[in-house]
Amino acid sequence: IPLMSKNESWKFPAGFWWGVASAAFQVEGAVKAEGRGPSIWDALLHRVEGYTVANQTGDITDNQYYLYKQDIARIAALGVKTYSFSISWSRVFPFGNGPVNELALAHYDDVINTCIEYGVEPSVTLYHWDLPLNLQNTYGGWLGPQIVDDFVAYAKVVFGRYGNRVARWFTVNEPIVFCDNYPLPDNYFTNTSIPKVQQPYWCGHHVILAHANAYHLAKSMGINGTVSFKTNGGYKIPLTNSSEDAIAVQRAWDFNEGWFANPIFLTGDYPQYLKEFVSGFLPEFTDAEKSLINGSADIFAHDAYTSQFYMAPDSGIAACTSNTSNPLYPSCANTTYTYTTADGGWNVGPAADPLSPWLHKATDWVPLFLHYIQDTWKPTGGIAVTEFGFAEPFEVLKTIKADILFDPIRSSYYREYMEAILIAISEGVDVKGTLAWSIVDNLEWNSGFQVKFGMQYVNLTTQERAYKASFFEYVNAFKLYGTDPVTPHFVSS
Ligand code: GBH
Repeated sequence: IPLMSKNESWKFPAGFWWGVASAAFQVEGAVKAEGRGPSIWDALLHRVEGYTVANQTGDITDNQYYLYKQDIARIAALGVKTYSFSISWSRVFPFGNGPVNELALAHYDDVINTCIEYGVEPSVTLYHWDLPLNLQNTYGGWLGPQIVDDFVAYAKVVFGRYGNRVARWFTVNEPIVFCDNYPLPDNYFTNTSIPKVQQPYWCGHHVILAHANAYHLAKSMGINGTVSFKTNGGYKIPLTNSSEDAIAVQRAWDFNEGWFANPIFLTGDYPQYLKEFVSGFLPEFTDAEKSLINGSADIFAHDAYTSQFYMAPDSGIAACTSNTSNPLYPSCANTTYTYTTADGGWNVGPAADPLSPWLHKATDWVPLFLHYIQDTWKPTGGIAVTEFGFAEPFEVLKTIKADILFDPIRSSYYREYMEAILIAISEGVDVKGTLAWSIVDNLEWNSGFQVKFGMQYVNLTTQERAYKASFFEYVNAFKLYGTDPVTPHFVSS
């Protein structure tokens, strides 16, 4: 594998933060420990046959609920600056609202203090998809307006307890995924009368309101650390230079990033095209809500893994009035554009049923992507790439018989991606930080444990961790180009 090349005009500015990320449900396990209440993902994986590839569950995963000290020590030993993890809402509030579980608060106290002791800044996400099951069952979860108050009450407890020790906060992770891409099975969770095609927009509406209210609460409580919102999506490339494809690309931005980023960064309101196309049932913000929402993020935090080529749909744009044919995407989005990944000449990630191979090593588009975000949403506090990663394709793992430590394509993904960020920075894009996904191999939602996004391999029988080559590739970028030194921390026990 070629090493990262030295280029004199590249530099990460002082204060650039970099680290690794995870999410509670994907790594913690211990789902019944110390008063944790069930989340919708416990229910999905236990009760819906085939929801993960081999009916795997989140019961144990990486057991990080118990092994966090080792996990923090292992990243500190490589000089990683920040660990970004999520708090499990149903640990803190086993019913989602109501009584607070002191054991859970004490647990995250210790996780945060351990990070600090090891010289690793804690970064915390409040919601990474693991909704307390009770809220789903009583009022339809994100479809019910009461979610806004319940989320803010949860945020208040967490901010109050840890607000003096967390370097950066993320309220909600990738709402498109839980509002649209991964909808709950039909008729499985009840208590909503909202028609399916409308559900993504009500979910998104409540997400934006919950976020904006939590943002202002954090500011009024005077907590330390930035507060942001995590959007996600790939770079959108027109398939041809036709005007139809240019329009398709614009619609794709509006329907994905713009759905959340326009309200939060531009106008307090949805993109104009969304308002026109989702006509009749796009929820509306009041003027007071618009001013609350506009400007409610300190950083543009975006998860960007890959890219796609967009084109106008063959059949023309269909009216968005009823449910669309693809059950995976109930929203109106795929009636207004379509996309392919076939033309990039990219390495493809692992294909694991039931997921299509969505992941491509499309790092060549990253500088343009970062320019696009800066030019379009003009975030005053800069941009952070809060998740990026690649799972080594199964064929490669088979050939080299080392599913684990030697991950050549993933290594080149990280090297090229970091080079692309350095190029963007040298061209004037204000990139503040990066979080590699993920600290360890973990439960990849409905792909289970087959798809491995970890910087470290995990033996799921012994729970032993091992650094992969790609982890060193990532750290090396900061050794070569960092203004701040990479400082490993060791703590004697
Ligand atoms: C992130 O989402 C998640 O935040 C994280 O929890 C996850 O482990 C990580 O990515 C790796 O996947 O089946 O073709 O319709 C990234 C965005 C959105 C990518 C849903 C996969 C399904 C694509 N993801 N998408 S497809």
